[in-house]
Amino acid sequence: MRAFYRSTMLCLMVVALAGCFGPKTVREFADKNKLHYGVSVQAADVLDPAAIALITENFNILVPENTMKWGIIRPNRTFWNWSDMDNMVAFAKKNKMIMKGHTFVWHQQNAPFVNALKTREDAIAVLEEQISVVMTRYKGKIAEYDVANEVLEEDGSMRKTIWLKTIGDDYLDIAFKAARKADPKAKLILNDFNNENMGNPKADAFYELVKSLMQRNVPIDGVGFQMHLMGMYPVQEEDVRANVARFRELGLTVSFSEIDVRVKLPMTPEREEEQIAAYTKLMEIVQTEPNVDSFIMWGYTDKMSWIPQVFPGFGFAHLYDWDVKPKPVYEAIKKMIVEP
Ligand code: 9MR
Repeated sequence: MRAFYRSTMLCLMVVALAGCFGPKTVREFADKNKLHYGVSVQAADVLDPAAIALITENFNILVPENTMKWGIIRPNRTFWNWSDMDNMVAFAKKNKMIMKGHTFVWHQQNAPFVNALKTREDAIAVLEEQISVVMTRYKGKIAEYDVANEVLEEDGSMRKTIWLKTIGDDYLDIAFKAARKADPKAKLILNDFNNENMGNPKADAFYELVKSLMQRNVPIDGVGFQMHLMGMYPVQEEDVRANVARFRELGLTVSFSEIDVRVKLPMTPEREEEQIAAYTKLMEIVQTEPNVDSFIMWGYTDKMSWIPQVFPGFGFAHLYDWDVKPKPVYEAIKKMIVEP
């Protein structure tokens, strides 16, 4: 009887201690389960106490939604606007979060002087300088970068960007090599949208592009599937998994890098169910495919969403509502992280 009493007490103590020391927040559960669970944020988010609490209690990866883009960090050739980015990087460090950089090569949000580049030599010089200056400044602090973003058109051809026009076909080679040189430990990623379903022409072209880069020894470590989805179209699980598998065979990781699931308004219970199904399916894939290494959302609240501007009539895409209150989709994802 005494032994029974003693072992019962011991069990109760172990349970109580686990309660004290075990994970409590979603972020702590994500850490415990080695899930890289992240979000993109605005510069102001890391200055606002309510946003800071929300971010640190939930996520272990941080991405600047706009702060590192060329037009913001270097609006003209000789002026570097470091303060917001320095702040965000310091915030990530302080909170032991993985910091991801986004992005160098893109066709949007470039500074005017970039869009005015004319010659190959000048464009290479500016691009290499951008990559080297940013990555040297944040060496050891930013762990991974979308070196290039959205380089393909929907038909799978190379997008006609300022980089293609001025530098030519080897601009990705130049960008990734400059990135490896600037910070050899940083993980280098090629990111795009509508590239997740194997069999889709753009996704297949994306795969072929990555394969050709690797055949030419261009240093690339992973790819990003942005996953800006619509709730009305279910995730094509088999095609996504098949696509993930072929990148695994190349030795590359896949990040679900900009997740949001927009819904046609007005919101209905059925549409909300569809959205929850899409989010949870993505999480299920992240939790079961060994080379899918992160689940990163593009913003956390409908209040600050990029979607209504770009897709009028759609919205409700994020985990938190207009009042920054967690939605049922938040609870569904949380449950999968807490009880994987
Ligand atoms: O969310 C970003 C929004 O605030 C900007 O106005 C927009 C500018 O084009 O870029 C948005 O982020 C994009 C990201 O950088 C790349 N993939 C698509 C994202 C949504 O447009």
